Amino acid sequence: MKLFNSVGPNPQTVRTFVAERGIQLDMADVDLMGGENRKQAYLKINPAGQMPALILEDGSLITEITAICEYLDETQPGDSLIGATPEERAQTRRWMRWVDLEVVDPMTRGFRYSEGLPLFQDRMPCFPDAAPGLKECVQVALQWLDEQMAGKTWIVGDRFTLADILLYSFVAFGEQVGQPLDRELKNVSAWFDRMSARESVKA
Ligand SMILES: N[C@@H](CCC(=O)N[C@@H](CS)C(=O)NCC(=O)O)C(=O)O
Repeated sequence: MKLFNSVGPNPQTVRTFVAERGIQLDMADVDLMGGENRKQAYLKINPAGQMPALILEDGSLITEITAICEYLDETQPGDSLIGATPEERAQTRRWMRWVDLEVVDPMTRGFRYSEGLPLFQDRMPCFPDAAPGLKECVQVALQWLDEQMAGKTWIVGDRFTLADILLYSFVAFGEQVGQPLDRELKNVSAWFDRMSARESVKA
């Protein structure tokens, strides 16, 4: 198995997950800033031209970070970070879907259509007019999450899961690209600080 890796919150999510699960993976770094992921050699590996990508022993390709993490979770020894029962797995997936739709997508589009425009305008359709509204959507979602997090340690409750890793990678990314966490959101801020203290987030 080989993970094609780069800078950015999507590869970061997989690296943090791998570190938490104690999984050893061969990695090959791709120069995202230089656009190597959009060139022919990498497109032969991942036709979507995005990072990361996992290539299995039989040569098959897995993309989409939650699919990559779920595959590793199921195939590698150790305690699952998705869940041990159908009910636990459903709760984790419920929250991951929410994080993807309400935070990951508007945050990354908000970035790509504004601060990230010089890097992304030749890679995909960009709509700068939409950027402020997309960034506002993220703030509204995090305000709602703050209420839901009252009395909880982790997103699903008392269990640390892939949903925490996913959300953290993107909230931490937002901090670096002009979408900082509103520290008035006390529950999300306390969760963010708990996550920041984990060694795995430095992977
Ligand atoms: N839906 C994909 C998103 C992957 C993605 O957008 N990756 C970013 C890096 S964080 C990327 O490749 N950006 C560079 C580009 O699109 O050229 C996933 O879940 O893996």
